[in-house]
Amino acid sequence: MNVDLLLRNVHLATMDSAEGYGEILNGALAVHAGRIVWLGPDSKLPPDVRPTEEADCFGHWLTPGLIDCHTHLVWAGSRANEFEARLHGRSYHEIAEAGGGILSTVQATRAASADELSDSAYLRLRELLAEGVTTVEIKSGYGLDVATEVKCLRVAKELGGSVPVRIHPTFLGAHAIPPEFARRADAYVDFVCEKALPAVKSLGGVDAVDAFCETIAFSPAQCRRVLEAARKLGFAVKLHADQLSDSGGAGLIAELGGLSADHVEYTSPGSVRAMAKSGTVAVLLPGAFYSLRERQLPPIAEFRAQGVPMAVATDCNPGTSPCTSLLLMLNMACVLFGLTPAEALAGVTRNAARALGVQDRRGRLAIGLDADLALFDIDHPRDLSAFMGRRPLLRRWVAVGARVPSPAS
Ligand code: DI6
Ligand code: FE
Repeated sequence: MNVDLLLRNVHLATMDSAEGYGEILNGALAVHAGRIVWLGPDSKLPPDVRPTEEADCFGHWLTPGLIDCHTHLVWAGSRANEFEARLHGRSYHEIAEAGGGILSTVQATRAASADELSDSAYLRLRELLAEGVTTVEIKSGYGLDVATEVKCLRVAKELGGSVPVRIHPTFLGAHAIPPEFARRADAYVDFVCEKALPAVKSLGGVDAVDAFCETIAFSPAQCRRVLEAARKLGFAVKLHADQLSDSGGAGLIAELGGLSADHVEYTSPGSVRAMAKSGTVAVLLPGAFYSLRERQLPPIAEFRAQGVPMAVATDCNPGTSPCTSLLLMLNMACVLFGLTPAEALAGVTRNAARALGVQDRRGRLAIGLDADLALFDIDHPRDLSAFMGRRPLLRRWVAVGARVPSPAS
């Protein structure tokens, strides 16, 4: 068997089992044409494997390339002033209602050129990649008009052209009510459904639609309209749900067969059951929980009991989670939410792939899956969650031996 790359003398955290890390000690892994074609104990390596390139991994640990399944990576401006204001006692709500918050980023993002947006997003992306990330979801939602949303989605798609990474752009038109629709939320929802969604559809390469279901944003009825219109156009759907209050958002997205309900701190037991039934992933965002000094913990025990897959992501955004470290999120998911280190790692591999609908292609080390890999200088995969601020990545590969596909493929 001819293969492009053979990794030997490597411990594998395959993440290909319902629990734990799926460890294979003293393993080997072979890759051809962008896919994993063999893996197992090195002692069982078939004698006919003939690699173009062979690498000794010196007993380091290989994991699936990490997946950040929830980011808002493309924006302009800074909200550090709001960070400071919150520490002087102002709340996220108050700041948002006074025209700060998401809308201040919208103003800066509308004014920025595509090149400026691309340059700043690239710097953030590079930080993620330096930790072993190989797939990144990127939401729009700081434009809120057709031209700026399309500009941001284009920037997101094209980020994947400059560096080996897979990008999944998501349209988040229903993120906030822009100033030109102030106090006319329903009219803005009409605009999103009738004008913005078709424009995003014809742009192409955008695979999902998201909305912000919250008292300070859109009601469940308004989100339902956006998501149903999106589904009619063939988009997958997901939802920012139950972050600051229980609006029934997670139940709504489960009912619509959505990929994921994200945040989910206030999600009720009934909504958890609905998520279990529909296979909707709970995307945990401990960076936002931490930054807003929230108290309400997501219902982790119920997710476990009902078998709802849990993913973990950065939510990288300028307001509530200014963070480009997915590894720090592993630590926070453990310390703040009580995930085990194995659950946290599954949250950025196997379950993050599921949250993007690519569980058959990525998120595990298994024969036939994409050869997106990360090699770490660690003693054990639990180290990835236990440490803060360390960067143990030695090397990452995206689709070895194949051209990296264009966004959303
Ligand atoms: N939830 C979030 O965590 C971000 N958006 C959202 O819907 C916050 C975005 C921001 O404050 O800029
Ligand atoms: Fe978010």
